[in-house]
Amino acid sequence: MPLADILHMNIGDGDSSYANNSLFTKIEIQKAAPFIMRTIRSMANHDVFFDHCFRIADLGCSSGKNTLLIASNVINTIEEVYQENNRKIPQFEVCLNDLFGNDFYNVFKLLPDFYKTLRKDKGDKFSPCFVSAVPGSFYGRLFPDKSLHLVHSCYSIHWLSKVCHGLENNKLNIYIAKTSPLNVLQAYGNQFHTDFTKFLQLRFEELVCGGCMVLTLRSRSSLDPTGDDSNSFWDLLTISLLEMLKEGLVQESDIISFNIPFYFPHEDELRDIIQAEGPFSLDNIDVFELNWGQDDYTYMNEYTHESNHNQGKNTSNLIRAITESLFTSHFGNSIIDELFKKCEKNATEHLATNITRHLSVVVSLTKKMNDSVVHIILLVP
Ligand code: SAH
Ligand code: EXU
Repeated sequence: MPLADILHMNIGDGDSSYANNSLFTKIEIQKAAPFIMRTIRSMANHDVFFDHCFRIADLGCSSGKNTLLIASNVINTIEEVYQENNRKIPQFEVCLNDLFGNDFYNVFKLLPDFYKTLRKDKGDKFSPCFVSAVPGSFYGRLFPDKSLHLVHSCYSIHWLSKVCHGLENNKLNIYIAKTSPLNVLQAYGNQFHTDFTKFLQLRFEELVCGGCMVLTLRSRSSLDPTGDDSNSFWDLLTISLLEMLKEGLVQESDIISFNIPFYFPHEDELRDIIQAEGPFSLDNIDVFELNWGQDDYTYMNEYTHESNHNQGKNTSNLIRAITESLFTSHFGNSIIDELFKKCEKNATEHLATNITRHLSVVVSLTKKMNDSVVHIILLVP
């Protein structure tokens, strides 16, 4: 079955739903907020704001409180910038994209409150905002030509379009690991290169000239994909699967044929692809680090005003929220509870002695103005 028909973050609002495990990404979204602000300001300076309707797409929006947070951030910023420039605030169209299996229903249920809050906060200045869902893969066309002003995506584009070929000798690893052979690292890197190039080409068609993208992805610190601890989350899963193999609960051949289809690029890899794919200018690139361990839980607890001592369980729940659909589709339902029970134990042990660094990279890009547009602007006076 194609990956686009299998992959989804866990639905609903239970302990291992993505909606209940998206605090970490929320922090990332807040960190990327200044990028969005800067991007919108630069669009205003370049006079991209001529439309009566500002159209935003959030690609890989998933389902949870973060989903509409982006829309609020963007709307607030645009209002500020428009007011500074004495322009009439536009209408907004927010297009939420994710794969077909995404829990859009849960997003729809959040909409009445979202609209109500907007209306309350903005009072008479309220400019209509229309939210729509656009299911489908961002590795295909999603929008008409030149229809988007801003594309946002957080923690989604590191997902590949498919499990790459040539991973047979990755043996009992389920992602890039210290013992992965060179051809496996290359296969993952090449697949990311192909997918991200395609992604840029597709969005180029869909953005207006001067339109922008702000993209946040998981990243890594070392050019060698096995050279830092960015994979330790997934190593916990591998260890848990191997324990199940020893206990006769899973088959060796099933582990050998299972590989997770994401890739966390180094910032240089991203920069190279963007520059090779000419029509976007790279306006900003930055790398953030978050430490998965004591520090960030303290931070998160302050953030949520909850005291949370069960880091192993939280870690295992987050990993489950992200990967369960892939495990269920490959190994069947029956292994899931045991797998994540083991994962919780292994995560607790791991976190007792390690702090894991999680790197993210955020880029902002502008679709270059083409010659014909410059020509029209020159002719108008
Ligand atoms: N942006 C949200 C959710 C990230 S979860 C946040 O920051 O919290 C990653 C999402 O990307 C998942 O919901 C997954 O279904 C989606 N995704 C992965 N590959 C995709 C693709 N090819 N097209 C559209 N969405 C995709
Ligand atoms: C996600 C991660 C993560 C997090 N990956 N998502 C959505 C993801 O796809 C690969 O590592 N959300 O909070 N993390 C850590």
